[in-house]
Amino acid sequence: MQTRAKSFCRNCGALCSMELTIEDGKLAGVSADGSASPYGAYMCPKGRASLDFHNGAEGRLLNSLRREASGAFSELPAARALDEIAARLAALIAEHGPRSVAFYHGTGAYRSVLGALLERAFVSSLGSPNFFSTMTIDQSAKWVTAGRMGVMASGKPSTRDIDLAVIVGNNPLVSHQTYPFGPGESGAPGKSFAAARARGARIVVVDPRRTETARYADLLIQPLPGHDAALFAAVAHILLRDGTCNTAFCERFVTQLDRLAEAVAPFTPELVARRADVPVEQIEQLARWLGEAERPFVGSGSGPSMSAHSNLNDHMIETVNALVGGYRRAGDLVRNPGTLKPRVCIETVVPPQRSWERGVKCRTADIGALYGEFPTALLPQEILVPGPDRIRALIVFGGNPLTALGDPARAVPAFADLELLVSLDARMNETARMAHYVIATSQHFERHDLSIPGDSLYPEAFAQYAPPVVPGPAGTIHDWEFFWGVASRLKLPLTLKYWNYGLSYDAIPGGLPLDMERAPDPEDMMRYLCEHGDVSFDELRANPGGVRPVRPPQYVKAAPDNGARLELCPPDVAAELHAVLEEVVDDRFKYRLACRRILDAMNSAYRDSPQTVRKYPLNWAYMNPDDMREDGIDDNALIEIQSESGRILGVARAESQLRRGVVSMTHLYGSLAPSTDPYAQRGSHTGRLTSLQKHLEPINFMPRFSGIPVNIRRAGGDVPAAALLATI
Ligand SMILES: Nc1nc2c(c(=O)[nH]1)N[C@H]1C(S)=C(S)[C@@H](COP(=O)(O)OP(=O)(O)OC[C@H]3O[C@@H](n4cnc5c(=O)[nH]c(N)nc54)[C@H](O)[C@@H]3O)O[C@H]1N2
Ligand SMILES: Nc1nc2c(c(=O)[nH]1)N[C@H]1C(S)=C(S)[C@@H](COP(=O)(O)OP(=O)(O)OC[C@H]3O[C@@H](n4cnc5c(=O)[nH]c(N)nc54)[C@H](O)[C@@H]3O)O[C@H]1N2
Ligand code: SF4
Ligand SMILES: [Mo]
Repeated sequence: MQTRAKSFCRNCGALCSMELTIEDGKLAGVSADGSASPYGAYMCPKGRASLDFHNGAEGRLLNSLRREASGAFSELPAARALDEIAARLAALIAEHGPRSVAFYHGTGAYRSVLGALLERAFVSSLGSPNFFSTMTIDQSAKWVTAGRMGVMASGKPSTRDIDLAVIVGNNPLVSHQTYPFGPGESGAPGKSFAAARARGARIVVVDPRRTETARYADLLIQPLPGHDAALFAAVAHILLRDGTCNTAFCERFVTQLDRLAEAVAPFTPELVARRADVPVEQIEQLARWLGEAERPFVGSGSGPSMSAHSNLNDHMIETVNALVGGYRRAGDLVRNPGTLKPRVCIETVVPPQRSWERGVKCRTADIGALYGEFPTALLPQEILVPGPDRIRALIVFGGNPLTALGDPARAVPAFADLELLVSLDARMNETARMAHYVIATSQHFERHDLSIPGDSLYPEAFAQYAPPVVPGPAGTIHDWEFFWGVASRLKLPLTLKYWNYGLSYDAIPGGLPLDMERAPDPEDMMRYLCEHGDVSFDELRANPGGVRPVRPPQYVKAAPDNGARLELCPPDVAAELHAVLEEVVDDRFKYRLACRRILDAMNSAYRDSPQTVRKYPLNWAYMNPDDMREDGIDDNALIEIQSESGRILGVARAESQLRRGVVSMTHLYGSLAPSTDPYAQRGSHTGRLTSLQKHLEPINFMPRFSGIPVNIRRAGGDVPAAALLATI
């Protein structure tokens, strides 16, 4: 028998609406559903791949596992695993206190709504400060900027309203990462850029690679990676030189303009053009367009955050956005004020908080929490360095930190030292292979979800509820059942709250206290989460394609001056700018390794889907053809990539979109251990070129995943033609 059901994808932030076909209780087909979605009908190949994964592709885990003394894994019922995990946790907490237990929230956890909220409830009830996530090995530079500069509460404008988009190290056509970090719309990103251009908006892309997104660019600047801070300091220099800042905005909302002018004075366009190796005219043109724009939006992706001077890169990009007033202004239409959690949008500055200077600190570094989290790069030393509050147990929820962290020579021994490592996942990834317990969890179309992660990010107000469409395999449990089940065994009370970034879970008043004796009904939890919304749970349930609430248009409200200003050039930023100026180029290395993403995989997930294996048998080392010719490297040649901290083998691929001097590879491929055969290992682990002890950023301890200085040479021998033919 065949039936159809509406749902939405949970692989990435776009949350594309879908229509699923179910045949005899199994997922059989999927198509994009544009019946209510603000993106229209859109989905990418990972939408289809998630169906195959549900149905068992990529070796989906069907049962929970326990690692035995021999090192082998044996299956066990989830309830039994939870009993044993709770018993081990209880013993650790009794002996060493709650701080001995840490949590790592991976990318798979962000869109598991009940799981993520009960995880927060669990951490709050336990009282451990040890919360880590991918954000501090990703774009927490944005949090650092917010903490040092302050935040414009009115937010950035919708791409539907802008006349200039500046997109720095961000490739939404592949990653679907856009608002609020950068311009664009996550679902159907190309359509949003095409529409902006059709309206007359200009688009500028700043990326060492002529990206898929650059197809929409009026200006493409291709700097060497790692120079965004200098580049945007030069843009600020020109705006101040020419008096083309948005004076009305600056007078009212920013401060430290004099200090900024002094700090960026040495960053002349000529100097920066030489350093970043771009034509000086392009820097001047970008600044001119910014000066002319009425409605600019300057934003960035992960590229600048992963490169050298990560926090400063972000700060300078945001500084330029502030100089030209790239925020919604009083009276502007707020196209999406939120649906499940509507918000009033006010034109005011939230002053810098510098949260890391206060409160509970890390054990091994004098640094406090950033948006409630400790830096993930410190996790190995927080485990290893002896002392009373050492981390002894780690619960990994939807993540693969052992590969994501980089520097496995440092990370693996730390994880091996844990007394309890639990992985909550449906894949047996590198981290799960080291875990004491792996809890096989249900997948996206088998559980209840709500579009909370997209609520304020959709281009228009919209909400969708996804009920389970097929049952999960008998041996799996839902993510939330893990946290509820362990808490109930530990006699920890849990309260469900509607949490979002910027809020402290503990400080949110009210909430729904959960019955800790009888498992809660997920529908009751969904209903509770809709209680303060513009649509009710019943309305969402009755409209499975999603609901666009009808209500009067909302506008940004003016507010009395609270005295707060965006601090464009605090002393630490000025000092960092000065250090960049003084920096000498590391000419021991000819190339810079840059990060990138591929459409078919989501970090380490879907890396092994049949389609990805076909298209990307491994993670190619893309190089500019002229560089390859100069260095005598042919297509498919085996190359050695050597950084200061490590060495990997790669397989070269010519890519003319890439500027010279850069090798571009995607991440989370290959084995953690050194390997001599990238084919056998399905690629190379670029994290082995990164150090967790050197070149960490101040404040968030962000490691360097892009702009890594490397040398490249032929490693003798091409990849056997047979191997290539077999895989392409
Ligand atoms: N298909 C797919 N989608 C994903 C993911 C995935 O793995 N696959 N991952 C998700 C995750 S976890 C994240 S964080 C987001 C990231 O979303 P994005 O930031 O859009 O990620 P990328 O596509 O890697 O784009 C980064 C760009 O930065 C450029 N770059 C590298 N170094 C520099 C530099 O120093 N300066 C400048 N200006 N540019 C530089 C690279 O060439 C690349 O084009 O994507 C999410 N979406
Ligand atoms: N060298 C290098 N290192 C990097 C990066 C880089 O560009 N270069 N990028 C960094 C970035 S931006 C990030 S975000 C991190 C990624 O770091 P991680 O999040 O640690 O890694 P992922 O591979 O995304 O792991 C996601 C896991 O979640 C699982 N999963 C998916 N959906 C669900 C679900 O609903 N429930 C549960 N329980 N599990 C689920 C998947 O099976 C997968 O195993 O890596 C960082 N590390
Ligand atoms: S863009 Fe692809 S992965 Fe992201 S939600 Fe849509 S279908 Fe899923
Ligand atoms: Mo990420």
